[in-house]
Amino acid sequence: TTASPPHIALLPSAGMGHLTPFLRLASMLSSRSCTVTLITASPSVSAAESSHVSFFLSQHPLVKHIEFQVIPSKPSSNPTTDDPFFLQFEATNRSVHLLYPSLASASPPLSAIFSDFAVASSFAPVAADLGIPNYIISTTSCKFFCLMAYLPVLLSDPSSFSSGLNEVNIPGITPFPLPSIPPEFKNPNHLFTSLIATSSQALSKAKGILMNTFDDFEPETLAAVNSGRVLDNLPPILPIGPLETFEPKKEQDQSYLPWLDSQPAESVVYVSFGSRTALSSAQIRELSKGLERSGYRFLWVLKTSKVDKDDKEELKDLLEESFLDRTKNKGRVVKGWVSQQDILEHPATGGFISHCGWNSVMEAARKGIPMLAWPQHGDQSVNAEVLEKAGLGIWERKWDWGLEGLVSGEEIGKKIVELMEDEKLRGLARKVGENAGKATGIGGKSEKVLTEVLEYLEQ
Ligand code: BUP
Repeated sequence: TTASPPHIALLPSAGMGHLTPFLRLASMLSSRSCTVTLITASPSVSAAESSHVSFFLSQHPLVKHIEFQVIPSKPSSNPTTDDPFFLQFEATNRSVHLLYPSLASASPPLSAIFSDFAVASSFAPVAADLGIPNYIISTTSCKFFCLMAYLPVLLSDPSSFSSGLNEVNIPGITPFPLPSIPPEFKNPNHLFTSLIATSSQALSKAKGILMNTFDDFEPETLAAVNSGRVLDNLPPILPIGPLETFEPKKEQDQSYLPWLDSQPAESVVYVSFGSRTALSSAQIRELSKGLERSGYRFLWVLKTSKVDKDDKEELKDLLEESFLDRTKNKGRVVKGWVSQQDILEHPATGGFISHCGWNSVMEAARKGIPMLAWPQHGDQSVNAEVLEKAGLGIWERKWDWGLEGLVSGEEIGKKIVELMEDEKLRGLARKVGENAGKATGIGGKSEKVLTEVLEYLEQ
């Protein structure tokens, strides 16, 4: 009999930064004739997540969907954090066992489960009971993945994060400057820390770790981790990025798209800090001054709360009317969701000021758009270092590491000019884009890795 394509169930965890790569991979698998079941936790944290899942399903009628109710966490049970995304990670882990009956009765039978790093520990036993392989999907850089994988070892030695040392060392890879370590990691009792450490301990049970990165972007880290120098019990790390986007081009109904159409090539700075980062109102004002001082055209996506449902402030409350007035021909400030994909693909976009969420980094890499890294928290400082080293952008460390307090409009303006005028950087970034294209093209390194996994899973 001829082998038939595998049936793969995918379980993302909370936040657009996690959902997006899963939907992209689900789309790629579906277009390679796999049967795909998308599992989502309900209720979702942000409105963006539920609307993207509905949109994805409407575009992919063959994809099956399992929605499962998570057992909510008691508000008082996690005194270390009130972050709704972290609480949802925890609730999802506690609820995953509820999925067992529907996964066991899947038709055709499941060939594998691809689940998020954040639910690795609770999914490992489910996959084992079903007798199928579990692949973990890591939604961050390989460098930050190494930090998470090694976290249990670091936590077992109280001096790992001592401020006397200015860096954290992990065997085989370049050291992490202490300020790039998320502060939560220094507290073993923090919910985020304990979730990650628990997930890391389960990694060795996975068949492989699929990663949205590519060999040319993080060559040394990938080589180190895959040769067992970081930890000797990790499964293969499988770089399959940058993931292809499935989102079809948006209708020109958003006013910023026709506006972009009328701007010269590579003339516009795109500014976004991702779906869950809000700058302080003082920093927002300085950024507005910086954009204006730079003299460059800009498209700025402004967020004022961690969860989109809470974002109620209006532009006129955040920015001076005179600024909006003076810059009305030079720039656009947008509230709400934009199609970042369309913006980065647009020929008028010439630079990207970003918080360095990993999806944003990979999207800029695909297009070879130079970045000004301005990380805010989590994995973002480590990601900033990675993209700088790969030649995709520049990073002013002292902004990020709070040495400056508020970053002034004057400094921001100067950096924007540097971003937009550095021809060497533009050339290097373009090269990153070419390498990304090679990796995902037919016979490219990332494409081959994914093909091999799917061949292995054929039934
Ligand atoms: Br905001 C925003 N439009 O308006 P990251 C984001 N995106 O398309 P994050 C839009 O959401 P984590 C918007 O292209 C990317 O694919 C963007 O993921 C898209 O950052 C995704 O860049 C955002 O990883 O997540 O949201 O901060 O904290 O998990 O990294």
